[in-house]
Amino acid sequence: MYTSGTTAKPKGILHTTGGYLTQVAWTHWEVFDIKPAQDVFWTAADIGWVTGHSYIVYGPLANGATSVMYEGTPDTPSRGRWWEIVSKYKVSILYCAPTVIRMFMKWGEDIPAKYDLSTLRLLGSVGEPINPEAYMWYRQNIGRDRCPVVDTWWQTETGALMISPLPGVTSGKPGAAMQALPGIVVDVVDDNGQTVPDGGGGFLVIKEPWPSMLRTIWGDDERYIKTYWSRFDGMYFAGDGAKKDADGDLWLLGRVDDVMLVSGHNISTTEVESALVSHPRVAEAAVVGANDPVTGQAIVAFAILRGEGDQEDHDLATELRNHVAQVLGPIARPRQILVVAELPKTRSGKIMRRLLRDVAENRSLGDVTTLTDSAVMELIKEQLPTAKSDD
Ligand code: 7RM
Repeated sequence: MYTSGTTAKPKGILHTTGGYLTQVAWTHWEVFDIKPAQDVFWTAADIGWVTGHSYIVYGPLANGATSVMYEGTPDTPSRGRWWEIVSKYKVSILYCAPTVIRMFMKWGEDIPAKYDLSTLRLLGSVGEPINPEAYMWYRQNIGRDRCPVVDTWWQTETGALMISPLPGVTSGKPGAAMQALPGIVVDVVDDNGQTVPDGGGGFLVIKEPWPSMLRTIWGDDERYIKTYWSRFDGMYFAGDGAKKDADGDLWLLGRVDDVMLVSGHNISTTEVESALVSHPRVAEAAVVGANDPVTGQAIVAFAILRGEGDQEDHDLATELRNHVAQVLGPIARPRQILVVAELPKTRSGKIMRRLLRDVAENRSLGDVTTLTDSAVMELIKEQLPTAKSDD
């Protein structure tokens, strides 16, 4: 299975059968609390994404569960399509990505409110860090405050879920993936591979083997060793940044390749994006670090507005920059905010930040083959003159 390639050339991840199926079946049962005789389970994701393979097909089949498969967009024939499916098929467990939750937020809570969602009992999130606003919206408007939300961290490489709350066991926190599943040993380490204390941040690593671990990168053992096993001795390097809070619970911060270095401070794109979408006018945001002669890198943000947006609204750009500074401190104030209509995403909903970085640094675009819609980048480039900066 090829990875989405948000940061580099896609890699062919090799899985085999026994270990993969063992962990996929077990996690599908444990984290989604599957009761095969009663549940109607729906992973609303692209079947070509690892999430589709593991949790539309193999996990549900191995557990004898009922699995909904839907091929189509959420707004055809209407923006109530998903909720129509939930009520028609009496879906009890829904698993999807934060990007689509933010899209539903933008469309408004009136739409799901029209449907009978009373069969739902558990909600899941996957693919990127879920910002607290989206988590709460999902919990309130889809789960109607009755359903636990599990934020599940894993990768194509891990094959199956690795870090997640357990429904009925873990008291969740909006935005946190919480703890490794039983039998899985993860940690957050510093540059030298030393465990960081609670309250600290660093690199997410996996310290013991797990059943559904990848076996190699297809046709490229060298790259496999280099990418995953060379950064830290004896540990699997996931490529993600993470934070441990005061209780030792885990907060994922996105790909380390996306971390920005602004005037000597490491700032995660996820944290700035989350601060932006906590502003009522912002539906979705993507943040990149662009070369800057003064600060090394400077924060450039691309934002999709809620409702009718005025792209020439200079005051709004200033307000948003100040809002981020207020939430995260002045060092995180974006140099520039660009209001855009769409963001470049893979089929699994991940933002292709490296393309936005190309735009922000006026370079020609890199590989765009994994984009859902290659026209999006043209659109963003055309909109560039609307760039807002106070400097
Ligand atoms: C399942 C999947 C893997 C990358 C991974 C992370 C990001 C996935 C979460 C997440 C924060 C999550 N496979 N990611 N889930 N980040 N919280 N719950 O997405 O191979 O396509 O991507 O996705 O960066 O390394 S994937």
